[in-house]
Amino acid sequence: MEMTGAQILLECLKREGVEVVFGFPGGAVIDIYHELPNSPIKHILVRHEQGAIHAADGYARASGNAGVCLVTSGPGATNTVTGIATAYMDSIPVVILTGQVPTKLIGNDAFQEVDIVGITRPCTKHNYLVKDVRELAHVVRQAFYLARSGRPGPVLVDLPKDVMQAKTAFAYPDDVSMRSYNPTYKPHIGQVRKVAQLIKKAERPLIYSGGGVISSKGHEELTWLARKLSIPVTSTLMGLGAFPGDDPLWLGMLGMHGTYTANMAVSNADLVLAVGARFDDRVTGKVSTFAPKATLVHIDIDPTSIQKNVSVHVPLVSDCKLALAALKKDLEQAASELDWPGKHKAWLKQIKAWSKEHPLTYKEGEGISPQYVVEAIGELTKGKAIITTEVGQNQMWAAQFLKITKPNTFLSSGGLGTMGYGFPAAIGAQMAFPGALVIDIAGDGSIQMNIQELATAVCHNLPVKIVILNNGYLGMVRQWQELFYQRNYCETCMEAQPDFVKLAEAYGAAGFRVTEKKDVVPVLKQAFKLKKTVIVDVRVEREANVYPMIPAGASLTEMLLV
Ligand SMILES: Cc1ncc(C[n+]2csc(CCOP(=O)(O)OP(=O)(O)O)c2C)c(N)n1
Repeated sequence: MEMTGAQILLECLKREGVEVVFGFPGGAVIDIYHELPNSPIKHILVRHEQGAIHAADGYARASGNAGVCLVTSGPGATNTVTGIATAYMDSIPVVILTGQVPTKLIGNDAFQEVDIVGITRPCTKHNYLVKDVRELAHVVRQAFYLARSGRPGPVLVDLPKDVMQAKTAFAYPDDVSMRSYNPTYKPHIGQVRKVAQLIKKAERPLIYSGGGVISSKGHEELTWLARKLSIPVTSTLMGLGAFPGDDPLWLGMLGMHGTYTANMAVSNADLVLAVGARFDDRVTGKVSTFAPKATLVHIDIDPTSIQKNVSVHVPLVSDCKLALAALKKDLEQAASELDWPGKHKAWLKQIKAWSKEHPLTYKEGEGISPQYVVEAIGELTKGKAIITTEVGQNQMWAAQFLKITKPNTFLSSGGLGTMGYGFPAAIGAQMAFPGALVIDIAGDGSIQMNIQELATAVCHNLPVKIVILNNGYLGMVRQWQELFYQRNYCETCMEAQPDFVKLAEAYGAAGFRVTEKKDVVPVLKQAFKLKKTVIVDVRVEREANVYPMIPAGASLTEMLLV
């Protein structure tokens, strides 16, 4: 039976198990929207295409499945670019479907034409322009395969209008073969043995885990390794949740706003096992002084990320879960024969001493400390909520003061640091888990970058909670101005603020304002119970800072402390 391109596209999405698409219509995709009512796929109409791509990304991070967004050509497509780059930097599987002008007009500066394939080439894992309806099913099949496999990432499919209208017989390819694309999943057994030997020999081992552990679903293997062999664990922002944040072996995040303990541990370890992490500059600080006493092992599915930023001694190209499982197998016997806590006694004692010397803490002033609000959220939710964040101080305080105990429950723009990410991502996460408590921890600057999505949340009855740590500043930049630019607070004071309570109400959501510490917990409790979209505007101390902090380019041991 012949089908149109639009019908084929929707059928392909169904075959890929897609349940929800986040999108915004326009002329170039109107044929697809025309067919949508005949498809079981749910469409969430956002208010800005950036909202669509972040929501698809949040859906993907929370569920572990690919997220999908659908937008029109030209401005619709360009509005997704920030979100595509966000997903690319954090290796998140999303498929972006963009409308395009009819094939015969491509290159003519036709109305609403942009070369989105060219624009997104550097920030997608791969992208396609479908020129013939007969290629469509193959391309969509490949796009999902690429997005999900190997090192995951965003894949864009550009769909000219005439291709969506053209007809052909539909057949969904059974499998995908791409000659030049063969990710290595299984670890090299010789390398595994080498790493196992190093672990047995090490006196001061440390695991530095990243987002790759979460995307490979390797958290159980990681936890086994750490607990059985008494190896302390630190992680990147992206890795939060792969190891329980309430475990005694958990040191907190490392890097620029990492804990004193984690940064001291990396700087003194004799073995660092980097798993699914990429040695980002926010983590390493001055590269030449990173982990100076350690043998470095790097486990990663992406061979191009090995030796990219830091030169490592033992590379292991593999899916993280499979590598950790292989290590587990190799070390199982030693795990039961050796007294690991005894073997690492001096190291664990030293780590305890560091934690005691400089625990993660903050000074309480007259007003409401933002860290107190984050702690209150943690205590009220007890690791059961899905937390998203915006970017800035709010993000770092959330990463520091929440105990993230499960993977896929902390969603934050790590690599790109995209303000405006958290709220639409929370909408995506809430779509994936309608019954979950989903909270966006926000700054007053960031939340205004995609505030229009309140309409989306209210329209779909999504009970997302937004807790604004409202300091009246672009806080993180103000902090840099305070510490490194002689308090020259140039253009970081948000002088004109909307009334966030009225704004929430104007959209049909609920709004609360908190100005006193004693009201923080009761208002949060009330907000979390409401089955509505809620904004809680908490007026926090205006000049609170995030500590510890490593000045840009300094070594991990050069921390500014509270
Ligand atoms: C889209 C975008 N623009 C600019 C920045 C640079 N930036 C990083 S943090 C920050 C301040 C964020 O302020 P706010 O959202 O109020 O959060 P706070 O730091 O006060 O918690 C800015 C401007 C960014 N990360 N993203």
